[in-house]
Amino acid sequence: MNKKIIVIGIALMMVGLLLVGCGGGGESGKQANTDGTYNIKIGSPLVESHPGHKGFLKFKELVEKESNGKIKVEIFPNGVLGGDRELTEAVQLGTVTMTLSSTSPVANFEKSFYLFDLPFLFPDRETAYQVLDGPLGQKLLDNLSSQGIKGLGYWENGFRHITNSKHPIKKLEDLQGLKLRTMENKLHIAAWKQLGANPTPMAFGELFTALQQRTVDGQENPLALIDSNKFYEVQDYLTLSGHVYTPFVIMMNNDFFNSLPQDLQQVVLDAVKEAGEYQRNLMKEQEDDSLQVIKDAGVEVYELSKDEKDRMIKALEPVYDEGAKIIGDRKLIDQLMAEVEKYSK
Ligand code: TK8
Repeated sequence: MNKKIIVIGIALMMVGLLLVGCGGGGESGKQANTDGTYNIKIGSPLVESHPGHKGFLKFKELVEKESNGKIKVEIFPNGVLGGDRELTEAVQLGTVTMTLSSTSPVANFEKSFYLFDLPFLFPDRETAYQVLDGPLGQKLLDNLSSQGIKGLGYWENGFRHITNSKHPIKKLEDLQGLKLRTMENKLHIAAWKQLGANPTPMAFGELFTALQQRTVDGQENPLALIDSNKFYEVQDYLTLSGHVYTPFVIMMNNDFFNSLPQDLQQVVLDAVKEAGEYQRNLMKEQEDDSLQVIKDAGVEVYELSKDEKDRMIKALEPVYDEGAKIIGDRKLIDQLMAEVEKYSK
């Protein structure tokens, strides 16, 4: 083989290695475009009026600015690419780069996330933020790597409240036999069974139609979702129970994240954090407006009394034991309880 062909061969190999190199870290840089830029494709289960979508818009603005255009972000909202489970699976596969999901369905992928489904765990959102943004929250994000997912942080879904179309829920007995849609999460199902309801696990995207057709009597979600997804159009009663605080976990395909150069990895992490603070503030600012929208739609609103909350917590004691069994890590539960105790002072 003549010398010229060998030289060309070596040169082409060098160019190839250079391209992989500028594609950034990770095992192959296979995620970079030929011009060295990166595309983040976000799939979101939320409608565009929800603060979670506005959080993604803020993320896009920050990442495109701070990366000087090296990263381009495209957002697909309204569940067009699927709901929590499908989007989590798509992020594992890499067909979607990034998503958010309530932590409850994610517990089916990584069981330590069941921690956040323990009823009446967080007394207020500030305590939730401290725990989520602290060492325990980070540990759970790191646990996702075994699923091919880079856990990037937590935004707010919020404290969950009960709506239904049958009758006011003012006391524990009013839950008896109520057909209540739950998230696909065995701790939620166990809790509502224990309280005497008739829980039906269902993907979020099917919920409005199920309520409209009376396939289920009720559901439970934070006010922002009851408002943004117009559940007030097909529900007559709301009980402010705040029985669980659900975080959104922000997830990215692990290979993609590792393929980014260190500086762009930091840009992504910083943007998730800053967009998260922005989203949490929007949730706080809009809460009263959402409640007013629900009231103006003619929904009767009731507040669960402290006594009735205490009765529910007492009735739910076996569910805490079930949760400990499912999570299977007593140390983790003890750490969670200690952090809740520490931050809720
Ligand atoms: C949105 C869901 C929703 C959750 C539910 O996709 O399913 O009730 O609260 O936020 O994650």
